[in-house]
Amino acid sequence: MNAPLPEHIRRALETVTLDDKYSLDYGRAFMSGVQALVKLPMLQRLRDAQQGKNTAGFISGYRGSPLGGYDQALVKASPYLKAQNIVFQPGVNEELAATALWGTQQLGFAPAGTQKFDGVFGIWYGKGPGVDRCSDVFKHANMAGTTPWGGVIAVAGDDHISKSSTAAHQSDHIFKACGFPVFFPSTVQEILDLGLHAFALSRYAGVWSGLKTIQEIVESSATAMIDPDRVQIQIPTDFEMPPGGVHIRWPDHALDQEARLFDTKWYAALAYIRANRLNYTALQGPNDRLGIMASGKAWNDTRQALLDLGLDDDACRALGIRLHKVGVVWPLEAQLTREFATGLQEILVVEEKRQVIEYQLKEELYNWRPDVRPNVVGKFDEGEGDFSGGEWARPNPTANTLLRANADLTPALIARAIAKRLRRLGLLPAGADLTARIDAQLAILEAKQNALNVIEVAGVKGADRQPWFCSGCPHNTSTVVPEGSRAMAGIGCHFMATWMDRATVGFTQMGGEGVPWTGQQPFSTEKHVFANLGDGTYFHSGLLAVRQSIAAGVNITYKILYNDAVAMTGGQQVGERPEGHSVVQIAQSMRAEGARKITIVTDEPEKYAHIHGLPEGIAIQHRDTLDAVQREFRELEGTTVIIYDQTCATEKRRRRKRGSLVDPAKRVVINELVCEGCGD
Ligand SMILES: Cc1ncc(C[n+]2csc(CCOP(=O)(O)OP(=O)(O)O)c2C)c(N)n1
Ligand code: SF4
Repeated sequence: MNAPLPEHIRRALETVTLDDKYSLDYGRAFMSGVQALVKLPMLQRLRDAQQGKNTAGFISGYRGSPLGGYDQALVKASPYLKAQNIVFQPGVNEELAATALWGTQQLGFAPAGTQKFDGVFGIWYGKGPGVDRCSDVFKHANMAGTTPWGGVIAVAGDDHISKSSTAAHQSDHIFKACGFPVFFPSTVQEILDLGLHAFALSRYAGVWSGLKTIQEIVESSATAMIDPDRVQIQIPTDFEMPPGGVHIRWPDHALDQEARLFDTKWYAALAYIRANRLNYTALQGPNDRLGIMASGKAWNDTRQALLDLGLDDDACRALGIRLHKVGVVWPLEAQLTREFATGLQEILVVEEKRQVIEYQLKEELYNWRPDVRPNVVGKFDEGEGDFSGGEWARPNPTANTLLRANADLTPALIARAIAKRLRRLGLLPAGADLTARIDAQLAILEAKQNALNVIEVAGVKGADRQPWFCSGCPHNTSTVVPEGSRAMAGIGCHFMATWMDRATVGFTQMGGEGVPWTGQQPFSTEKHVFANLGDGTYFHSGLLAVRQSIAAGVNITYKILYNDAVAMTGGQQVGERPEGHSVVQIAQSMRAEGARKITIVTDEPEKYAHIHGLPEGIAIQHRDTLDAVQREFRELEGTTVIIYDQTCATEKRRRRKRGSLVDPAKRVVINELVCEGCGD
């Protein structure tokens, strides 16, 4: 029998709802990191109202893991957002979304008296590749600046291990190149807390704030404290603003903007970071020798690594380990860093991917007196012998890797690096109890790692299953090419064709589909290729790829895979507008662009009897004829288009559950003993 709940918990549970995270202004609520990003603008608006300001919010961006579900979460929360004057308008792509956010800071350019609010604060969101494609608008918008009651945060979803991406990415470097201070929260609570600081910094210093998220943080869930007063913002008292201030204005010459950014805004941002101690020393003792700096996920992993070594806070203090948590990884604030570094013999920087903190730390410490300057290690260990210079001075420092830049870091890797440095500093003398305990812990970690390796190496059944199309997936038929032809892959679920036996070779970034052929055909005897292009990607940017091929006059057939969903990111509707984007609209655009021939291939040709508006001369074919259609198209000169129209099977299942699609009367039963798992 279950024991009865304590009275206070029972009473608290009676009033708990799943909507608490959005409906509560004060209190504790359970939420995911993505939901915290939905709550953040509501808290900002509440804080502004408490200060007597009537502000509004604007959110735009483009989906992609680990922020694949942010748009859907925003739609679900729309009543709460609307009540707080927060508008969510998905972008056609990341770049145009960022441009719209730039617009929110330009409301003051409009005729006097037309502004409905004291300011509009904004959130841009996108996956790492979306950050990459935005650098032009990011630079312009950041140079131009923000407004005192507006401010913009750009939220990046990074995939350090290429788990769901065609290239691993780390947005810190792009944000830095665009001049955005980069926040890196470690927890769901910090998404709220540092998020509010990111808005405040953006308003104060006239810059956009970057906020980096990765799957382990933004897709985790936790109870978080909702309280608009929780973050007590300190406006710097040690920084003098120039007479004209730092905010957006018109007219504004490019070099004036640059001077404002380089000479003032970054220093204002640093003053903000300093005043609010966004980087802080979390643990220190009387005789510290080894300092460890980390941020975001690496901070959590470092804490875990120390525990795995048997080093709790007291043990760290006794041993001489000092810990510094970095909330803003760029620009690295110097005074807080100096306070942390003073008295240390060595600093170990723990950060995933390429160095951000480490290089800044080295630049900060370089001119310190040699007798007080700590040694710095991070990506690489000290080399053997006498090397004058940094890592580039060695022929190839990778043999000396301490904390790898490729893939991610684990607590075990970090534990090994910490132990190595402690030993090198003479803090783990041979024969000491502590040394024996740490060695024993390392042996346990090693054994665990070896056990995992055995699973990988032995290929234990099911451990390394290759992803495949869902049963009934349209891509299973549509991505097949006739014998003797090959296809180029595009971004989306159909990318999986690259590891199937269907002559699909090479791929591009989202929106470049088929364009490698423009650089190949003049140098090849191959006459023609097919290119796969998803409907979501077509709407995002792929239309321009087709335009490029038409402009270059190459022989290529685009297969526009109309599965009526942006399937890979959760089945969002194609086309960022209420009515979506139809096959007819695509056919009309392709005709207007100058595609030589267009044919629609579908599993339901009969439905076209009731569809109007198709341009003249476009044939509708049953999908059974796909091979013949492709054989005809590969002989044609110029750029041709096959629109393959069949709905995503998973989307169909969703629609049936919601009652918006009829359940088929006919069922297929799969005999598992004979099924070859072809997916169709
Ligand atoms: C610039 C950029 N933004 C976002 C993504 C994330 N992303 C990967 S696949 C995909 C959806 C592709 O949808 P669609 O073209 O319709 O193909 P489907 O998955 O439906 O087959 C998105 C948004 C990305 N890879 N690159
Ligand atoms: S989600 Fe849809 S498009 Fe993606 S593999 Fe499954 S059925 Fe195919």
